[in-house]
Amino acid sequence: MNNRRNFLRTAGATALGTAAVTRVGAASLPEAASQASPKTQPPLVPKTGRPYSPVATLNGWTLPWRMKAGVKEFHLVAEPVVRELAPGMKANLWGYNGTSVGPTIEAVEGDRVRIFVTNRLPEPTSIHWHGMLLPSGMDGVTGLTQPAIAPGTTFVYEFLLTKSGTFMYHPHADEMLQMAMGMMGLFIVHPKDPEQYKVDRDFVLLLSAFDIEPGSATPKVNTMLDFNLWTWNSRVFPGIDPLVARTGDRVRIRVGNLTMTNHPMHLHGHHFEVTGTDGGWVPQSARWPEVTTDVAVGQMRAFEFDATAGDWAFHCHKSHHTMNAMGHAVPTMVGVDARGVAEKITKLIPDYMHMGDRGMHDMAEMEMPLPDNTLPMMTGSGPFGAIGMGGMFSVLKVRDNQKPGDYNDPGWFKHPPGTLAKAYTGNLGEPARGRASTADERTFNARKPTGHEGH
Ligand SMILES: [Cu+2]
Repeated sequence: MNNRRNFLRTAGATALGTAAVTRVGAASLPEAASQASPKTQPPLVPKTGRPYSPVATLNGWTLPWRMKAGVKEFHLVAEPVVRELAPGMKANLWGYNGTSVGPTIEAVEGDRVRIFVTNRLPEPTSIHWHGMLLPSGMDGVTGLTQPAIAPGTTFVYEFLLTKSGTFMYHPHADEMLQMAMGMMGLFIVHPKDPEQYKVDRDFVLLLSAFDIEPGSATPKVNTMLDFNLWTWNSRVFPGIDPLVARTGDRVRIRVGNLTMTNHPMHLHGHHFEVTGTDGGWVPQSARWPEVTTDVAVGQMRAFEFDATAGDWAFHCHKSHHTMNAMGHAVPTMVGVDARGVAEKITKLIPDYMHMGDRGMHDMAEMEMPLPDNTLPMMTGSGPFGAIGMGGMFSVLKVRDNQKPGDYNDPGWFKHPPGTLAKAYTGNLGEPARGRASTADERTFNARKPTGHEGH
């Protein structure tokens, strides 16, 4: 709502100091509002143009627009930004209109959109409208379909939205660096008939990843696979807001993936259906129930379910993606009695921290000195203690009394009597046990190696 007001206040009152803009008329550029805080902004209810049910961008916002002679006009500004990944850590990224990820663009099937793109980066850029059906010359591929947008200049894209669905935008110029720096956003095209595919809550998030050394703030842009911060809308848990719904709500979650690897998105407590893919909506007859859906690189997935009361974990199922920054070159210490060793090492390396011989849960509860500007590897706390998660993790909070349209965090779930796991102190019989190995395996293990096996 705030964004909308800011937009209305500043629209038309802006002069941009670039030469290329004058051709399209500087006074006609809708001014770029920015996100007020890294909290999830309330859905931007359309006041002009065709009606639709807006999405909620987790820890993000929707780009305001204005109608001009029947065309929906947007203004994206590519620029360096500072993004708080979670309280305690800020990153120097590149993004759009003050944020990475950039604001969500929302429009309606049948809309004609005109999108001004101003480049305030130190190098050329472009925007590719990922998944969109449009004229080849609007596809945004530097060198192939357009010259690069030079620093300090503005380009204009204009096309008709022929299909509803979940799409993305990102640069197609120095892509490796610009996407590693956080340049990306979601582009939601709503159906022309607002009743079609209508849901009660429609959350959107974009998967990105960064490699930022603890204590520094700028991503290492040449990293191929070993990222240490796995983000939703450029936030990591516990900096990711909960997804809030009312019991019985039809909830849609849309996920786009612009990282360098796939992410199996897993939701507890519900069976969902994938209702949308890269190319649009999945027909009813082709949907099947899931609890995890893999989102490959460059893909978008929308899935829907009927919300059940509770606090439900929602996360990427690659367990290293629910962790924050940490070196992975740490030996596994489970089961190692290292007390003597630790003493000896401490004499050589005074800062040596011994960890992990009883598992790594201790890490989640430990408070240890960290360099400035980094986050604990496993963190976040719930009503029962440490959650021990970071990265791509949040909580779906479903409540009977959550008001329609209210996205405020309702606090922790109050479990009905008899529905909560608890400590048990009664008598237990002997538990069933599997045998350690078969007779054949014991014989195999007792053999003397010949020196050639395994080659
Ligand atoms: Cu993942």
